[in-house]
Order: sequence, then C-alpha cells, then structure tokens
Amino acid sequence: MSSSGAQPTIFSRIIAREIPATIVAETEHIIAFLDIAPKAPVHVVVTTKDPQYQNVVELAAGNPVLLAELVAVAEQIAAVRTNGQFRLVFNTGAAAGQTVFHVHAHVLGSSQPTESLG
Ligand code: D5M
Repeated sequence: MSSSGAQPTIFSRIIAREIPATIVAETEHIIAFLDIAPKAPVHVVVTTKDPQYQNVVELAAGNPVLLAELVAVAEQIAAVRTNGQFRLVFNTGAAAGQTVFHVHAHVLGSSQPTESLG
C-alpha cells in the first residue's frame, strides 16, 4: 500500500479478477471495463492498475506519463465504440460524485456512427 494512505477499492478486486467485470481493454498499467451502471450507450471505466492515486489531480502530479497512457487508452476505446465524439470525466471528490477513490476516467458516448443511413 502506498504511503499516501490509499486503500484498495472495488477496482483492485476487478483487477485481481476477484469479482467479475466486462474488461474491454488492458495494458501493462491500465485496465478498462464496462460501468456497472451505465449513464450513456457507451460507458467505460478506465483506471490504473496501481491503486495509489485516488484521483486525477494526484495522478497528474505523481505520474503524468501514466495519466497520458490512461487518456490514450480511453481514446482508443472511444475510437472503436463511439462515433468519435465522447466525454472523458474524472469525478474528483465525493461532493462531485466520486464514489471509488482509485483514479479512473469515465468514457461516455453514443454507440452510433454519425453517418446517415441513407
Ligand atoms: O465512478 C465509479 C464508477 O464505478 C460508477 O460509475 C460505478 C462503477 N462501478 C462500481 N462498481 C463496479 C463494478 N463492480 N463493475 C463495474 N463498474 C463498477 P465514480 O466517478 O467514483 O462515481
């Protein structure tokens, strides 16, 4: 555990395959899975395997390269699952809606391409 006091969260249990999740992308440092309570047609959680950063501000200060990798994985997911337009949301703090204190981004978007069907 890190000296910052971060505690393992439910995401650590997903990473350890202790509880099921639909994993859609994985790298050495990043994992992404479908959100259990989707707020959009595409709703993927992208998180670090390292649990030591509780939010994006801590991650940006402590390991900006890892933040850039997280964003790159999010973009790759959006490129194949959305119409290319997407929201990338980092809830930061309980009052802002953060419920899991293990840094993660929400990729939110439409699953439909923008081209007309005609
Ligand atoms: O986002 C935390 C998100 O994590 C929230 O949208 C639900 C999701 N979540 C919680 N538990 C699970 C499991 N077991 N599988 C998939 N998704 C999960 P926050 O920004 O902290 O509110």
